Amino acid sequence: MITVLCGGVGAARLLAGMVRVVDPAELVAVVNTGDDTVLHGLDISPDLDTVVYTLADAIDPERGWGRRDETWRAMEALGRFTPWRPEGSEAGGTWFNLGDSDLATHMYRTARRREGAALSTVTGEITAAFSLGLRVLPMSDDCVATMVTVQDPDTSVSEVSFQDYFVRRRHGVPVRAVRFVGADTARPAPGVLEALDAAETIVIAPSNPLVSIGPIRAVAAIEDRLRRRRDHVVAISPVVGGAALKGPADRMMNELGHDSSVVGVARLYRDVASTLVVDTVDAALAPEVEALGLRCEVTGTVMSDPSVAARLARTVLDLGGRS
Ligand code: FO1
Repeated sequence: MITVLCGGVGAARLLAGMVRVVDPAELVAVVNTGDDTVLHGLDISPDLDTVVYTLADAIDPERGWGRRDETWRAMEALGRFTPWRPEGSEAGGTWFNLGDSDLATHMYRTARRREGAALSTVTGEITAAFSLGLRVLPMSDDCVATMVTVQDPDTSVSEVSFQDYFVRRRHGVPVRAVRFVGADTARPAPGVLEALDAAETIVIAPSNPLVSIGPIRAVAAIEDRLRRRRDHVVAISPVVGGAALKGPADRMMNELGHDSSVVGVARLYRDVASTLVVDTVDAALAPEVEALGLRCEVTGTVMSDPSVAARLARTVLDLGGRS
C-alpha cells in the first residue's frame, strides 16, 4: 500500500502519475480539509474535489480547480442580488467561483452531511461516482479550519479564513501567522491511521508545507504516526529554484520565517521524512539537505504532463522500497 498526504493541485498531479505505475486499489490519498469552507449554505472541500476531479480527468486543466467545460449560470444569476444585499450580509457572494457542475458536488456533499453522513463516507460516495479505484480520505471528519492572520494594505491586521486569504484577497497580502482551529481535538478520519501503518511508502506530495500539509500534521495522531514511520516517508519539495510552482508557498514561507528553498522545506520535514526529493535545478543544495539528516534525491519534479508525473511517482516509489 502507498499512502500519499495531499493538498490540492500538486498532489492531484502526482496522484495522476501514481495511478499509472501503481494499482489504484493499493493507493490511499489522505487529503487536507483545512481549506474547507461553507458558502451559500454549501459544504465545499476544495482539495478533496481537486484530487477527485483531476484523477477523473474532469478538472479544468488551466485553472487546476473546478470542472472542465464548466458553465457559470448560477454565479451570473446570483450577481443580480448583489446590489440589494444589506451591509454585512454574505448572501449571494460571487467572489468564490462555483461553476454549475461543481455546484452539484457541493449540493450532494451538503445534503448527505445534513443527513448525518461523515465527510469520509460522503467522499467515498463521490469518489465512486467518479469511478475512481483509489481510496480518497479526508484527514479528519472533524472540522479543522486554517485561519490566516493577514496584514491588509491599510496596515490593519486581522485573522481570516483560508479562502478569504487565498481567493478573496488573491493571496496578495502579507501573512503574519497561521493556525489550525480545531486540530487539537480532531481525530484522524477512519482508515487514515491504518493507511499510514500499512504503507510500504508514505509520500508527502509537493503541496504547501505550511497550509496544505500543515493542517494534516496538526492532527496529533497523524503527526505521531509520521514520526514513528519516518524511515518510510518520502517528501517531494513544492519549492523549485526558490519558488513555488503554484500558489504562495514561497512568499508565505519567507513571511513566516522559513527559508523558501529546498533547505527550508527540509527543515520543516526533517522530523517526519527520511528522504526529500528535489528538482535538478536545486542539485547544488543537496549537501545542505543531507546535512539536516535527510537523504536527498535529485530528479525532475516539474509535472508538466502525466507521463512526467508517472516518472516522478516511479522514482519516489523506488526510493521508498530502498528505505
Ligand atoms: N481558487 C481561486 O483562485 N478562485 C476561485 O474562485 C476558486 C473557486 C473554487 C471553487 C471550488 C473549488 O473546489 C476550488 C476553488 N478554488 C478557487 C481553488 C481553491 O480555493 C484553492 O486553490 C485551494 O483551496 C488551495 O489548495
